[in-house]
Formats: sequence, C-alpha cells, structure tokens
Amino acid sequence: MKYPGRSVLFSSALVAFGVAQSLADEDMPDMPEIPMPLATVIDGLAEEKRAFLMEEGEGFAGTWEKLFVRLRGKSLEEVEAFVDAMQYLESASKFNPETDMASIPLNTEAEDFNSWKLMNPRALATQREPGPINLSYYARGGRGGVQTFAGAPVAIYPEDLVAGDVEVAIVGAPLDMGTYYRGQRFGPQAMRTGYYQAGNDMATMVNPSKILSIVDYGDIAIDNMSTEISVHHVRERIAEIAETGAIPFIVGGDHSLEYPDIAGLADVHGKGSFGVVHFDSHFDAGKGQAHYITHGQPVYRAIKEGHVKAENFIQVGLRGPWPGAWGFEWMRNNGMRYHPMAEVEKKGWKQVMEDALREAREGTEKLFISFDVDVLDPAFVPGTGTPVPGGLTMREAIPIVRALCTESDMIGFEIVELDPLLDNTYRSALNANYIMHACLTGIAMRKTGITDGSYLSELSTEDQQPGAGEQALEAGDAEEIDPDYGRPDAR
Ligand SMILES: [Mn+2]
Repeated sequence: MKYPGRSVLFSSALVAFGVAQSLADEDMPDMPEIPMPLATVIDGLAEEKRAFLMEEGEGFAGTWEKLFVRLRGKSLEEVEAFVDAMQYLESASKFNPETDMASIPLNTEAEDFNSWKLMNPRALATQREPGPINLSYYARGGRGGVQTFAGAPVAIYPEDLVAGDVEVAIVGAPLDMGTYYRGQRFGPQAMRTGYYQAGNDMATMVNPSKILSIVDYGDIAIDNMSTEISVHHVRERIAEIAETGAIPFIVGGDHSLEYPDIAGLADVHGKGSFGVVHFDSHFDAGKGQAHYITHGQPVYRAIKEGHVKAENFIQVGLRGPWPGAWGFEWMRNNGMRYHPMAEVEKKGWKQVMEDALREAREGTEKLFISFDVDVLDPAFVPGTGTPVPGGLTMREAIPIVRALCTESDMIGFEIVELDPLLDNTYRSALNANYIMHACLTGIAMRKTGITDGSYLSELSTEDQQPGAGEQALEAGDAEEIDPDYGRPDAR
C-alpha cells in the first residue's frame, strides 16, 4: 500500500543511503531509530530489499514500532523472507493479463447489446399531445390514482417537459452495483410510496407543489450488472432533462450517480460553471481502486475530468474512518472546502452551517446538491448501506438544504444511497422525502421572490399572544363555543 507523501520522501532519500545514514536524514522526521541488533540485520539486506522495507514497512505493519516488534529477534534470512512476502503481496495485487478474469470482455456479438437502454421511437409510443400527464383521477388533490414522486404528474419525453414548462423533473436512477450493501435500486419506489412527498412547508408557509411545475420523469434504465456501462446512459438522460430548462432531481441509486449527474449537467451548463455541495459521511474522492467508478469515487472523477472545480466543491458531514490524512491533504491541496462533523464538534452546527452557506454564495451562482442520506445519523436513516454514527439530525439538515436551494440558482439535486431493504420501518424513506421537499421548498421560495435562505414564516413562528386572540374575539373571528357540536339532532 502506497502512502502518498511518505513514499515521495523515501524515494529520494533511500536510493543512495543505508539505514544508518537514512535515519539521520531530516526528510524522515517520523522515523524512529531502529533498535539494535535489528538495525544491523536490516543493513545486511540487499539494497533493493532494504529500500523496499523502508518504503513500505510502516504502511504494512501500521507503524514503525509495530514493524520493529514483528522483526525483533529475527535472523537475516527471516527478515529477508519477510520482505520477500511483502514484495509478493504487492506484485500479486496488481493486474495480471494472463490470469485475471477482469479481462473477460463484453459480448459485442450480442444482438440485444443495447436493448436495456433503447428508448421508444415516437412512432411506437402511445400517440398523445405532449405535456405532463396527471395520473390521479381524483379532483382537488384527492388521494389515489398512481403513486408518483411528490404526487406530481408524469412526463416521459423531453417534449413533455417543454410543453408543460416543467421546472423540476424528478427522475429515479435505480443503480446499486456501485455499492456493497445492495438495495439502493429500490430507493425510487420507496420514495414514491413513502410518507409525505408534497404539500405545504410549515416553516415557510410555501407549497412547492402549487408554485412549481414538478413532474415524475420515471426511472432511467440501469444495467445492474455494470456501473461502468450505466453511467454513460445516466449522463445522457440528465443532460436531456437539463437541456429543456427543467432542473433534474435524481433519486438514487447509489452515490456512483454523482459522477454522471455532474457530468451531464456540465455537458449542458459548461464545465466548471457550477458549484457542488456534497452532503455525506464519506468524501467519495477515492481513486486507484480496481473499478474506476464506484460509490466511493464519483467526486474524484468529476473533479479529475474537469466537470466541477475543486474550489467550488463543498463537503459537509464527513466522519468515520475514511478518508485518512491523505484525503484531507488532497482536498486542501486542491482548494476544496470541507466541514466534517469534527468541525461541528469544535464550532457548533450554527457556525458550520453559516460558513457552508457563505461559501456556496461566494462561489458560482449555479449549484448542484448531492445529498447522500448517510450524512444523516443512522437514528434517522438506518436504511443505507454504509451508515456512520454521529451524523446530522433532520432538524439540522432541513434548514441548510432549504437555504441552499433558496439562495442559489439550482441546476440539479440528487438524493442517493437510500436502501429501504435495510429498514423495516418507514423512517428512512420518510426522511429522504423531507430532504427532497426542503429543496423543492427553497426553489419555490426563490420563485416567489424570497432570497433569504433563513426566511421563516411569521405566521408559523410567532403566535402573537395574548394580543392576537383578544383582538380576534372582539372582531368575531374566534371560534364560538358550541356544546352541541357534531350533534345536528340536538338543535
Ligand atoms: Mn456517498
């Protein structure tokens, strides 16, 4: 295992020096003195093996001290065998074109190679006027009909979005090949059938369902045998939505989606033209794994390909063991902002939230929010594959999402990693729907002219007592007491 930073130091220091000399090198401040007689034994190794041990030993054993304990009392032959074993593991971990099954190609002879993602030519589709289709046969918001995201009408083709002047197109992307604990493919259906998808936001008294034209845009086709293949199609479909002027709201699916979602938006809005706020307990900028895209690598890929600038990328909610120091150094070196839960512990949520909101305003006007439900504490979302304790509460998450969506020119939003199979209650899908609704509310607030993300309705936050009740009583607006209420026969 390579440890960036360390190996750079050693590669320059080790070539010409023996251990005794390298110990004196100031480039290696963390390296403790090798105890005798081990130092003498190590000096007896061939130069190439000695260099390998000094470069990889700490990472292999955990610390230098642990390495020295493991080698304590060993003969030259035993130390050499130890190094040989380390070198074997390093080389055997690498790809071998002669033996590795990853070299089985896709069957390009298959007649249905692309059939999983082929869309209906319009001549084969049901003929109708373009526009959103209301799937409820009940008037005035009655329940029933067919369940959809946010209880919204359905749109199928881009021309439906255009004809309906659609502002938000919520689309499912049931991809879960990019994660280990599968089941995220059931996220979209759980959020369609889950509790509370739409309606008035009490905090602001803004109802996005009334103010915005929102549709359920169906699910994007996924080849759940290959994340690598699926992401290309997701990218095309996200660009297709964005080109109509509608804001794509992607319901995952795992966090691999962040890459095609950002790339698809960059295809339409331009590379580097928008910022990203990434809510997650993980930083998802992993690299160098056997797969180039998984739910742990979308951030690295989106930045590496230039779709979003690292300086316009804000991380919120990181915690747990990953990443180590190298990950934070990578974020620092690339100008990225980050607000782990450790910072919340240090400064309090109010301060961290203010900083994140200010940074989002200072960057680009356009914003994409990537919301991994595992940023929330597992108490709120047990239904996710990689839960990490010590996360955000719903009472912290809702205001920041609503504020970001109010203060920014939102070009996209994703909610990912909801795995309803891991939660035998309704709460994970419930909370995920509330997060999505918070962003819809923010977009609706902005449309009505509210630009302050901290806006709260005076009506729902101040009871104005005792004055209000007394005035209403005088004006005849208070409820009259009626002991026979509900008993028309008693009148
Ligand atoms: Mn994630």
